[in-house]
Amino acid sequence: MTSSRNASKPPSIDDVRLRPILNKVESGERLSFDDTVTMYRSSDILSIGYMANLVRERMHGDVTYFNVNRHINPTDVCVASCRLCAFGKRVKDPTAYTMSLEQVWEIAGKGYAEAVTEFHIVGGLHPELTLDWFCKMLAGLKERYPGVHLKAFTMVEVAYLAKRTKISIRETLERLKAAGVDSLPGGGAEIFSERVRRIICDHKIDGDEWLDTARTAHQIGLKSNCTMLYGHLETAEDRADHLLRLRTLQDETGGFVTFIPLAFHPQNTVLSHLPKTTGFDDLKQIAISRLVLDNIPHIKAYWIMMTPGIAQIAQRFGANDIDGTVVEEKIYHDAGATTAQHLRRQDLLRLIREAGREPVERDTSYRPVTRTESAFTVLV
Ligand code: V47
Repeated sequence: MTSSRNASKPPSIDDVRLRPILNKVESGERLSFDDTVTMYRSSDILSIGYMANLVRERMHGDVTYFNVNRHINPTDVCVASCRLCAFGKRVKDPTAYTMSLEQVWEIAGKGYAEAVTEFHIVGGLHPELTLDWFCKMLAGLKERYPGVHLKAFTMVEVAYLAKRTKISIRETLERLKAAGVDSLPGGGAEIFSERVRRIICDHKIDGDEWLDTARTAHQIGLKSNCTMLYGHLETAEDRADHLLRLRTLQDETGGFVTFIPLAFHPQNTVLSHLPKTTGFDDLKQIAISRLVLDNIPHIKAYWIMMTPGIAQIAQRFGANDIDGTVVEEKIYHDAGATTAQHLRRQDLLRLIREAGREPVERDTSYRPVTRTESAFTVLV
């Protein structure tokens, strides 16, 4: 299917408050905090989606990126008992797990060793696993799978390892980089609002520390992603503040590659009384992210979190990435996600093509990956 560019133009902007924002978007002017809050308060989702699609096609044309990756969570033991999380377990919990180094290296290769271009490695804050242990894990992965990009450790894990090792964040990052880390994932940012952070993740580093750790990573040449957890106790102003603080750091470092809005999944968390986000909110959040984060190249609709169906529609609401094949996602599934834990390459291609977009397999640095279909027939 081919796309007709800008065919989604609505006949009119129903919400008059969006008209000045459309003028800014058309002329490439940066949106303000107030513009952002105005969009959150509007239910004219087609107009917001139209504006986001305009920017998305300006930046990426019809391309939607995906990758072939594997998630590895070496441990679910975590000293922080965040109310938002259904994944972390106390060290004494009999159901908790911690992989041995050999198990990490073995699981990394299962089924996908020759097709995968990225290992996405995150885990709990384990009170006994040392920086040396993680460096050994990384070096072992590089030795066994030299072509695979290691996107590993959230800013929260980095800060915890630095504290436990009694060295600076910079030195911790330098040691992880030397051992094999190629870039950092975007997790742990949650929402920067101190009021909300105190309730949903009071044991974690605060927003400024998250941003400082990201700044240091970027300064030593490590790119990273960034995220925002939404759909819990935050206000429209909190979301706008979070996006603008990411944009300000990006102006300074240019180190963020992709932004991933993460919808809160309440099941099995202390906040299980909260309702799940709606498709309406998820699509609006994707669109507003594209419009506000004018300096972050990519917006990812993470299909695991939003369902493949919404992630597909998101490709017309500002997103230009759908994440990857994933394999064995735990964090969202422990919190009640009912999506699959793995999509085949051909499933992703279908979702993207059906949305009128051109699928491009990428590596973590967004370089196109070329393969023969027959190679995948064998491997997937
Ligand atoms: O940091 C934890 C969030 C994140 C829940 O960088 C929850 O490419 C919803 O960061 N409901 C981990 N969210 C996932 C993540 C990620 C995912 C995909 C790609 C990338 C990337 C990063 O998930 C955590 C936290 O913010 N989280 N618990 C929950 N109950």
